[in-house]
Amino acid sequence: MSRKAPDSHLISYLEFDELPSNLAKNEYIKDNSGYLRGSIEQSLANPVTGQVAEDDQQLIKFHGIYQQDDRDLRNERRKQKLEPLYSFMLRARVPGGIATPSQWLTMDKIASSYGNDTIRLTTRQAFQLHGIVKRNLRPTMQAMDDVLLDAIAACGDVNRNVMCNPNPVESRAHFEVYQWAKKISEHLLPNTRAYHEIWLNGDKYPLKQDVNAIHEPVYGKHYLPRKFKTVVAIPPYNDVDIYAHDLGFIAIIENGQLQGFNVTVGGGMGMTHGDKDTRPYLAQVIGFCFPQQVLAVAEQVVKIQRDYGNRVERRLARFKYTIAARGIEWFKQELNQRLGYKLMNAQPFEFTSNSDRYGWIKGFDGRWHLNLYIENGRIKDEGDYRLRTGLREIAKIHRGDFRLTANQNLIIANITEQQKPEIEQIIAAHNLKVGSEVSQLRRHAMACVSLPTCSLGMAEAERYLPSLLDKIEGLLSKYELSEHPITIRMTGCPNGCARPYISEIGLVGKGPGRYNLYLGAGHHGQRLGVVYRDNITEAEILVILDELLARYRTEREDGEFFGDFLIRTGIVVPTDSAQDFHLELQSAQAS
Ligand code: SRM
Ligand code: SF4
Repeated sequence: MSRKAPDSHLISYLEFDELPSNLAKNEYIKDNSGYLRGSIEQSLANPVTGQVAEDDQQLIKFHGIYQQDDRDLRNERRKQKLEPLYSFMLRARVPGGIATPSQWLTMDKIASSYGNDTIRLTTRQAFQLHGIVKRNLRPTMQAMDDVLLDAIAACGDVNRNVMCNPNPVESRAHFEVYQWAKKISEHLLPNTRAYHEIWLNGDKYPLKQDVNAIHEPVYGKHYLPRKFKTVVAIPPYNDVDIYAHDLGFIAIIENGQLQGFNVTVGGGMGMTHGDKDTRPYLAQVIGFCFPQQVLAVAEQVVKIQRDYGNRVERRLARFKYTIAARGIEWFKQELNQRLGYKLMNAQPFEFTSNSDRYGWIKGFDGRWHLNLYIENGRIKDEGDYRLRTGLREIAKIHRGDFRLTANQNLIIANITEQQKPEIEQIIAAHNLKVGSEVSQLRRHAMACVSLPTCSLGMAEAERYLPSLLDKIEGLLSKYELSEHPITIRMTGCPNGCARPYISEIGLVGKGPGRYNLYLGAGHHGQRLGVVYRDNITEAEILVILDELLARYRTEREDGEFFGDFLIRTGIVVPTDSAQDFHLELQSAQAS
């Protein structure tokens, strides 16, 4: 018998015998999809249009694909009465960001044969290709499959790519931690064979009713109410920005031995301008578990969100809102009950940075690792800076691996002493950047993709941040602050894909050429910034920063980070404990 869902976001999925009529549209799409199949095959076969059917546009996300169109060309195409220039973005899942040279070469090749001739390293350690037309989607997936890469659950209402500190340097325990990240990723993958059937010509499985347990033991037929993100951090580095994610594990390593993990829950960045129900949240540490408990903890946390996440209002469906609505104590009790034991008290830990360590570093086992600087994660050749060609040449001879960082950079890892000169020669010949060529500011900067591919972008990000940084570098130099690391991140909209609310200078697109300026976040991502000014232009941004950097130069304490300085001096009031993020917005504007 079906029961109507109440309009509150405190309803539980557990209460439904049949789907009630007032759920978010995506719930019915999932319900009717036959475990994520929908009519994707028919959509791919339809030669009349470059797009896929409307419901399939939602379902292909679970297969790592987004339908997009070139926004630079939209108006022109409209004038010519042509349909938008549809193509697809494909995101490959790379747990912990570790890829082999053959995987690199494959992505590089596909980028030319089917994509827009660039590769994008994302803020979540994954590969993205843009500009793939419909007929090339299958060959792309198949080429990836040949080198054991897939796009399963890279997007969609499931657990996404699991991030992990990609540090190959410190100890064997770091590798062990990575193995756990990979296991979590695999454990939380959807079970459906839809991906194999549609993209890899896999065998068709007979689809029976009421076989949730067989098809999706973790998720069930309706998957999660919304996307879900898990990360693993290894102190003192918070490069994965643990506080920005739904679920996190902080590795506790003592004397080179992995003891276990502190568990964090309820972080997230996305919000909507003007919608006060939405806001970024920092994750909270809720306890400690042993390594062998990690998979059970991850699974039960996901299941709680599956059962209690908001399936009526998608904008409030992220896990952070489930926790905010019901309370962290409710959550801990629910988790302990499902686990059958209580998480132990969290262990002490300390983060000191959320950036990458650039340049050459020698690891504990004598191998070398090179952390390259990649501007906004975009791999392409530009004049003498032949990044894409150089990396291809390295991949051809490299016997170690590649590591995508959560700061959109790349580590060429596990280089032997003998091979180092050869790699150095390729680096020099192609003018690749090892970090020292660019300013501290640039080394701590990130921008999301935004225009022209992202359909949600309201302002430029990746294409604009570099030129804004030129100007801010001028200010830093004027105040002799060039050597001070300040984190700066820009996104084209408030969804927060470059995690701007936890960078010391956060710029969030409001409209063409206009941004909200967030200030006062913690240097290693431990405190949210506050919107300091709303809807401002480049000229206004520079005037504000000029004034604040002048004060930072004369009034800062020894070793004090920019965000901390703004809080100590009262220029910015912190929001961390604020119940209403947007009230802080108003007070900041009023001051
Ligand atoms: Fe994101 C949606 C790009 C990391 C929050 N994100 C999108 C889409 C797919 C736009 C869309 O829905 O049509 C963007 C595709 C642009 C393009 O053309 O490539 C997009 N997000 C990205 C990437 C590529 C940004 C980058 O420059 O690297 C990152 C890919 C990560 C990956 O490999 O999986 C990316 N997105 C993030 C992060 C950062 C993170 O997770 O650490 C966030 C903030 C954290 C969080 O989830 O709260 C993020 N993306 C969003 C949201 C807001 C979600 C929300 O809770 O409201 C959306 C919109 C949505 O889901 O409705 C979004
Ligand atoms: Fe697109 Fe907004 Fe994400 Fe930037 S922050 S990639 S504009 S969704």
